[in-house]
Amino acid sequence: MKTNVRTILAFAFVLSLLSMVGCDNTDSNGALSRANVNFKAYYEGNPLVMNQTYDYNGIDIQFSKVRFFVSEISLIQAGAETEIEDVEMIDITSSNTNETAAIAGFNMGSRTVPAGVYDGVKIGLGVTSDNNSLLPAEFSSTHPLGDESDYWPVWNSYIFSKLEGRYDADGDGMFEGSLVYHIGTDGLYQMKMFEDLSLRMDENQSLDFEFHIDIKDIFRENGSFINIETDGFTHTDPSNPEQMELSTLVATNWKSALSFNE
Ligand SMILES: [Ca+2]
Repeated sequence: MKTNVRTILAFAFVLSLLSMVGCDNTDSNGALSRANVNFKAYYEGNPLVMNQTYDYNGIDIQFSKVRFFVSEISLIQAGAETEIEDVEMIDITSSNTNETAAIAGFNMGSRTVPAGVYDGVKIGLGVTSDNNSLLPAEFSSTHPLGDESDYWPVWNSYIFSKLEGRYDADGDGMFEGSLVYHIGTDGLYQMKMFEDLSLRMDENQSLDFEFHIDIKDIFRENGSFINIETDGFTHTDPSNPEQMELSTLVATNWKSALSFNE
């Protein structure tokens, strides 16, 4: 019975979002445009290919998993927000399997928006507290929030981002080191604003919305980079202050690493 109530609440929430989209303050007079949303991942400016070897400050490193939730993607016009997506999973692991695919990036798909000129874009990294209070079982298996492996029952939170890889610290060609950054819990949700843009969304046209993230920037620490040999693991364990400190750094770096390519 509880599940049913939650489902109804989730449905009402979606309806309220749809109604918000319906009463935006744009002057489109019903004219519609489309945003093609794409995410491109890089490592030091080069397209990030999964399981390919990169240099991490003298250490060979490979990334085996890069995936993260984005939420509340909105267009802004003179302070008024039009939400175009509630939540999506950006699975770079699945998209960036080779050089060509990495250059193409992860296509989130196309979203309909009222035509107009927008001056900003807002995007959340992680899952909003409203959605984070729900469980994968309350969504269909094809919904972004329906995957049990992206949920962390112990902490009642979705795993906002997963960054996994391996490294060869001693340079013998064997990747003995393990890198695991799993970030979650409400307090680490990040909201990013891109302002002073001029996004002209013409009727019956589409505009490419390209977000870039450079994975190397996720490792920044005090003008240098994280020592992955000592700080290569966090599961955002709230009872572990060192993990929380590292997770907070990774979460805020993730926000800094994200850019919008107008
Ligand atoms: Ca080695």
